[in-house]
Amino acid sequence: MIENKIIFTGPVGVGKTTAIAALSDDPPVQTDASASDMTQVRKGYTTVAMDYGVIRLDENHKVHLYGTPGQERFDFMWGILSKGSMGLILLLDNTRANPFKDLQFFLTSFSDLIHDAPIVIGITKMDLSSQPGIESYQQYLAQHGLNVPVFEVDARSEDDVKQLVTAMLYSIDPGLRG
Ligand SMILES: Nc1nc2c(ncn2[C@@H]2O[C@H](COP(=O)(O)OP(=O)(O)OP(=O)(O)O)[C@@H](O)[C@H]2O)c(=O)[nH]1
Ligand SMILES: [Mg+2]
Repeated sequence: MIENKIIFTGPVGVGKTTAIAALSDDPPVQTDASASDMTQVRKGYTTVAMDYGVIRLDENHKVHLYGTPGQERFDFMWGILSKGSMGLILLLDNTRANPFKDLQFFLTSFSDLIHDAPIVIGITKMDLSSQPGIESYQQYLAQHGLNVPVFEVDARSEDDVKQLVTAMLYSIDPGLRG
């Protein structure tokens, strides 16, 4: 049995929980709590520990998907979830004030993992805010010496999220079936 572990990270509300739910073959495990006391969270619920889902590509190939909490107050989970991870999917929310700042922040926070494992980036909510465009992200990454695939995704779309995971599996092992 080939088992891959991939983690999803990114800022609050970017769509980590939504993406894993859209993709998982089994009902996802979620640890969302009411966010009514958390002023920075503009939606009802926020992840406090992790998300978990699984996809079976074929009889002997499973991909385990873990989502981090977005809020920095739960960042102690980030290192725990990174352990043994074979790749990082970073989601960025195009409606946030400064997505490039978010990008820099997550590249720094996960620098140990990125040092050893591939990263794929998905930009969400481009239907709500079309700027910055994909090429701006690619330019920014190239300027920082990073050759990373960047996709426009809607976290609610199984196909969009699958595209990210497929790109990730190819980065991990070009011989793997997506
Ligand atoms: N319009 C639009 N909405 C989106 C898109 N992607 C995700 N969403 C919505 O954005 C919200 C994302 O919420 P979550 O999935 O809880 O976000 P999260 O990243 O898990 O947030 P935390 O756990 O708080 O860090 C949901 O309401 C989604 O329906 C998109 O591309 N366009
Ligand atoms: Mg969440």
